[in-house]
Amino acid sequence: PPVIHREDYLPPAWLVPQIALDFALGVDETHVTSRLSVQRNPDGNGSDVLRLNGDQIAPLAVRVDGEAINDWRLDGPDLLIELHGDAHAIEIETLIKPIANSQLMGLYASNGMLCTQCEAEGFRRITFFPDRPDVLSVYSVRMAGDKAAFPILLSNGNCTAQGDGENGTHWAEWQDPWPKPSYLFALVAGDLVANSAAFTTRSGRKVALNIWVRPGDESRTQHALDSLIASMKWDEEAFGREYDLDLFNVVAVSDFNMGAMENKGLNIFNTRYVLAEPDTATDADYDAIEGVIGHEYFHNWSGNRITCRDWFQLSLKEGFTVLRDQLFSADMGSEPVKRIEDVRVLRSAQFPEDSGPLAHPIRPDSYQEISNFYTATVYNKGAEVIRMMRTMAGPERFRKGTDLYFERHDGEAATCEDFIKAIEEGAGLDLAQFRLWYSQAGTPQVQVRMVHEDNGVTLTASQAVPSTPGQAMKQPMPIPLRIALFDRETSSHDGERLIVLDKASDSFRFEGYAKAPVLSVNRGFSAPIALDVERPVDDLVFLAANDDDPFARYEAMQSLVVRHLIAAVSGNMGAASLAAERNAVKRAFAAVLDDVALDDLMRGELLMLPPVSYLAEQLLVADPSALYEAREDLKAWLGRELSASLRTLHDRVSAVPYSRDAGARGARKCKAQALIYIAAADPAEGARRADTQYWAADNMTDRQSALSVLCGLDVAERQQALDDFHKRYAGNALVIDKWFALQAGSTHPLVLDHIRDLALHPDFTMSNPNRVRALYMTAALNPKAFHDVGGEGYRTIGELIRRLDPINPQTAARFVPALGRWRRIESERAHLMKAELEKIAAAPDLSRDVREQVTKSLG
Ligand code: DPP
Ligand code: ZN
Repeated sequence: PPVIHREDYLPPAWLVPQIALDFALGVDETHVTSRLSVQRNPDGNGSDVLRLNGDQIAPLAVRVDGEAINDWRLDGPDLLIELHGDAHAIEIETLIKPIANSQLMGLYASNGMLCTQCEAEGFRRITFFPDRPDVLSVYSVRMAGDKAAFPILLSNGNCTAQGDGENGTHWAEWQDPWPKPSYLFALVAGDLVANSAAFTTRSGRKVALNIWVRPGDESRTQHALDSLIASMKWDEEAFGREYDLDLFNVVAVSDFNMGAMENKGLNIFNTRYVLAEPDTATDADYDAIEGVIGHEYFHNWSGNRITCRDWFQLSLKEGFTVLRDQLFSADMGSEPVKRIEDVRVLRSAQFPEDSGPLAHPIRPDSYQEISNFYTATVYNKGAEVIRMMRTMAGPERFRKGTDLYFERHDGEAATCEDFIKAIEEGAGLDLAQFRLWYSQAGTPQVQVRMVHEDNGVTLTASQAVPSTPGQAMKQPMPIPLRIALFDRETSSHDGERLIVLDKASDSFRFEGYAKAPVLSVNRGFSAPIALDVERPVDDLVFLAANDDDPFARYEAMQSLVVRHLIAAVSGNMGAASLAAERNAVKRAFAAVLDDVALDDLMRGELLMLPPVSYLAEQLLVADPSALYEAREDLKAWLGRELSASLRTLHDRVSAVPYSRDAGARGARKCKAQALIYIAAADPAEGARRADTQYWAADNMTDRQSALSVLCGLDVAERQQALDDFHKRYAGNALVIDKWFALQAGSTHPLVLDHIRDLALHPDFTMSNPNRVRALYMTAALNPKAFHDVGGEGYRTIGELIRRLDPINPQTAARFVPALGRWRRIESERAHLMKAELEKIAAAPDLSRDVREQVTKSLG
């Protein structure tokens, strides 16, 4: 497959200022007539050839300026038409089969309803079009179909007319006044009901809001609707962005590759980011819904009003919009807890990407299949990079930068460079060297050392950006580090400072410290780096108990655990030192359990052990089972040593009644954590408490956390609870997904047998991405299952990729990176992982998606 390079960008030869689409809808067959008004682009290369992209479609008829022509050509999947004037009217008819569209790209059927997904290159599966984000058109859409099958007909913008046709059909016309690229086109037709509200923007525009779901799901839409209203208000206040249409529709669809899609005025969502009520959704589900509703809404400005010139600029809209949704969620809930969660995602999902064979800069230089670049790097590291700009400028100056960006590029297809320039000018920052964050892949490794002498301290800091595929040599990047120097006696510091390390190594001097202070560094995770600070265990215990930056406090706890577990598996520390370190971990945990000033949401967060994936990142070559066992051992040991406090905690929080308040949510988080340690230390006691909690639960958070613990235990209560859960929620697909995931993610000794049986369960299907992810992505992320010594976990995922690829290549390709980690895994397992990749590579007719990921993973 051809490699597409960022440097090869050329403006389109032809523009399409307007498009009119006519759909004769049917689940089996939909007939599409597309009328384009095309104009020669004055900035184009002057070619007479109009290239219209296609993918698995054929033209039934092609007309130019009203006349049928037959001298069109196909170039692979694309349709080429030669044109000699400067402006023409093109009309093309296609016939598509939604029911047969298992890729879920383009127009497809889901539970009898029709819906679309066009980002990145799905529109070309509907009709022939210059399917690239720098071609912006005004869309008018007409659709007609059976009224009983499709009582609701939706597209972008506003509904301008509707009426009844013959033979039980009806039709609707929609117009979107805002020019947009084809990836933002959407259409929905189906039997839907709405939860509606009105929102008045700050300049007085009245907007009708609808959350559309299948009949029966209405009772689970209020949180999504509330989150939408909160997002609209927040974007006005935080970024000065106002909504620009009279209507905003959100539709929930159960078969969806991504989380959601920001189509102009008609967001289409995976049901899991819409539907919630206490009995079926956990606190984490509620938070995810708020975050994703916000994310897609915020795209209306960062993505839709200003879109991307080409797909290499994806982080322009995604990195920025992730930052916006992070700031929104922080404002809606607990800022420190949100920061910790975001860093946990970055370190467990993005750091491994950055250190593996698929590493790429947030603005990639080349791709074969763009779907493979919707990554944690483009999204989450992209957000971190913009967050660093905000940290260096301060929130107020940063806002001046984003104001300038929105004003200057409104209506354009922009580049990352445009964004950087606007922030530079608006916020008054020099980002010349900072641009390296856009072009260099790899997580910078930063070393910090502190020396106390002559009434002052000297910090020496150095950085190294590791080599990544295609980028052997790296340059030093500006790394903003928020630091504080604590007085050991008073447990306070003299103010936070921001230092920027922009050389390979540098030193920073601070005067006026008679005694050696305790260093707190990279507070708030001010830079997305891996940090190596040599400091005594006592300093970490001090920071874990006293740091006034909640993230730094969490980080001190994590560092204590990480260094202990790494020492435990590497066997290079004597037994006495190891025991001393373990005791330090215990002291820190005890302080967290006993600290009455701490809120429970934060307490729950501080009690979480780092995931195995993050531990493995610390080692050049890891034995995941050894890390897993060491982590389990520590969990059980802490459970035993702190048994009294953990039981007291579990009793206390179990008495807190259900509500969505922060206090009650914190209680549920602590309940889950306490139970994990209690069960690890004393399975019988854990089973007893989990069983009680399961059957008494009046909400999904408690029910799920109890069942999760039971799932890991070889006890009689386990199967009873699982059977009850399945029966209780029969027919609720999202909850049945949890039932699959709880078993696939468990620490049970027979977890691999359970996974094999679940794949044969009548509720399992390869055609629903949520179900596939619930079983197999959970398995791939479960070190106990995936890294099983015999290689059964690798074979399970390898086979899944081969079976899923012909059905849904985009989702299949998402499983490749797990196997692609082989170089960082001990040799016996590495061999087995590599063998699976080779088996996939040898499969005939591999999709471009999977082929690219597998080839790079082996290369
Ligand atoms: N669904 C993706 C997102 O919103 C595509 N834009 O991030
Ligand atoms: Zn997005």
